[in-house]
Amino acid sequence: MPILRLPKIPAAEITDPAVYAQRRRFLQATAAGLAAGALHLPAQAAPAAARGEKLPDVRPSTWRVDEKPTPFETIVSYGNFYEFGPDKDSPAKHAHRLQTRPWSVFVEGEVKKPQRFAIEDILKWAPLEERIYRFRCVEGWSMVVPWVGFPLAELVKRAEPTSQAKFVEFVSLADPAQMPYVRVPVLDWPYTEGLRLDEAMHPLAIIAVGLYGEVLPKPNGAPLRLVLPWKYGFKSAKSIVGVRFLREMPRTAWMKASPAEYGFYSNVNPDVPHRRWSQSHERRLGEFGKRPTLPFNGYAEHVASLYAGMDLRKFY
Ligand SMILES: Nc1nc2c(c(=O)[nH]1)N[C@H]1C(S)=C(S)[C@@H](COP(=O)(O)O)O[C@H]1N2
Ligand SMILES: [Mo]
Repeated sequence: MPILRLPKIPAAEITDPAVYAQRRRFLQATAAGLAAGALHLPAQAAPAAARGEKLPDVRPSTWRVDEKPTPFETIVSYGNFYEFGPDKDSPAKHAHRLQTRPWSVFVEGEVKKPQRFAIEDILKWAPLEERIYRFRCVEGWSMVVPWVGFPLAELVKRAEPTSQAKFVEFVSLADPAQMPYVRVPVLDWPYTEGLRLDEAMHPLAIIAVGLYGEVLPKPNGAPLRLVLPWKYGFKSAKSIVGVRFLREMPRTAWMKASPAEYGFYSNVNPDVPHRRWSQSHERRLGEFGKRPTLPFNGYAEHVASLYAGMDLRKFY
């Protein structure tokens, strides 16, 4: 049972700013009390927002929405990466501490043999593609991101799951030496997420290793993270170190933190409100006003069949 609970809250643009500021002060005070010194990070300009190394041989793909991509600087400087802190600018301020080499990803559970893949090999598995996807956070903000990556199905294939595997669990790095907030029980660390195996095999699901043609910036989950454009942003686990194939549905980090608010599926759905706010509209980062949120974030024609016959109010 976490001492400090931080269920996802809508960001300042949705919450009354006074409530938000008060909540922040509470969190910071509590966090400082718990972590005693570990959180006194130098307040630096965002070094992690610097432009990165160009990725070679990135192919365009036909998966591209016809909407203006959100600027690089916005994508890098506004987001969630709770391992680095509770604020939208925490990742950009602090993720430069993340060491992305050496890096490897273990696979275990219902697989032919447990093994470990080095990032250098993972990057050679498949041609890198640019996928311009909509991305919608459960808090009500959204963006359009030119990700670089490859199908998640490539990873599943290499892991060689057994016929017993029905679910996949993804595990993010949780290293207190690099990630100061994993000392604070905001979530039950490590951050984990899960998918049904057929969702993981869907061609829209990717492992992202870059954006805007460059190596993935640390605030966005370098060196590799999930991207599932039809699901709320929190399904897209960052800085993945492990993948487990399971017979049973795993409980995810957000389900453990607040089960009434975060279900296993987390498909973008304007008709199912979050317990504390509506999901009918969203604000595109950098724009004023709101736009309607689309079922499955606009990807219904591609993914709705995965959920045929399911009551999406029950399986939220
Ligand atoms: N490990 C980890 N992964 C994470 C998160 C996190 O806090 N830790 N936040 C999630 C949430 S809530 C969102 S909206 C997206 C944000 O991704 P972005 O910063 O690239 O926009 O990352 C998701 N993946
Ligand atoms: Mo999110």
